Amino acid sequence: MRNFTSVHDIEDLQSALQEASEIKKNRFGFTSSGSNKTLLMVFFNSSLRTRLSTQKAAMNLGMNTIVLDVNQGAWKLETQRGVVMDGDKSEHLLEAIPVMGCYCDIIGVRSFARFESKEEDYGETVLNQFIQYSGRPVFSMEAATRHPLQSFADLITIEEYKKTERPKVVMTWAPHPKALPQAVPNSFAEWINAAGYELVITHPEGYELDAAFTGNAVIEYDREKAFRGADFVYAKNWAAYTDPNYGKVISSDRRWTVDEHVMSLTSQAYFMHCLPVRRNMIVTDQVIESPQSIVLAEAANREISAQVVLKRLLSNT
Ligand code: AN0
Ligand code: CP
Repeated sequence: MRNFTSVHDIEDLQSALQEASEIKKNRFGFTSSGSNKTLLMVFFNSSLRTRLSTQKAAMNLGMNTIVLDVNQGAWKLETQRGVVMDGDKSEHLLEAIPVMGCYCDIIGVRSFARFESKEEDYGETVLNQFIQYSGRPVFSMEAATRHPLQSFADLITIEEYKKTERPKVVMTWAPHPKALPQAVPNSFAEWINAAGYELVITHPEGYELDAAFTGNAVIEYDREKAFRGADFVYAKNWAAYTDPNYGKVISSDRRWTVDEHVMSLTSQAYFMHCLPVRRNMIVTDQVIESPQSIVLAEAANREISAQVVLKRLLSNT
């Protein structure tokens, strides 16, 4: 695997899931594959899980890791080509990226949608510049449109908990005070579709996602109808995708908070969320603390998804 930015970089999803399960049982079985190799993790945005789990996965493989928080201590970076750099940005990505490539063997990048331009976000301009100019294998640690390490961990978790061959997975929008990217829901939909599971997406009208990611998923505006018979409930907030509201919060309807009532309509569904989660906005204390909540199992599997991806990328270094 040369780069990892989406499910499309995984040739055979079943074999990747199989590899994940083997690595989980034997995570220190490959400590020589990364020896004398350096991982650079570049963060343009905050992180808890991605930072820790990816570093842990790299350590499991015997790699060294360097973390760069671009907004804390590095020069402010210009990302647009052709700009007269007379403002507060001291360095251009076009120099910074190949320089970063000099010091490492693999680069992970976290760069969220900025909601300044849909074209720029959905063109993945920052991530693609890393791919083009670093000279190294690059993987996404959540980019503008996708969060593949998260979705891979989500799918590993579903494999571990599913009670039927083809579970019904319901992804529900839930309220949040700030405008959040569509990366997590886009990516989750893409991976669930690739796994061939039943996917129902429910949200208030106006929160439709890009059909390039949701594919043949059923879009059901009636939340209670969507939840009926669900085996997994995946909650997430996202800002509007469709114009003219791209990047805006258009509803803060707290009736969409996942609570015990709506969970009672499901087939004893497991509750999932990528975290960080705002309690009593996205989900009530009762649901996230219930035995059906598998949010910690999901977070734990981030180490596993990262280890599979790094192990595959190392074969190209
Ligand atoms: C981010 C998001 O919604 O994309 C990261 C989630 C993994 N969440 C927040 O910024 C709260
Ligand atoms: N789920 C996830 O990616 O969390 P962080 O933003 O804390 O890395």
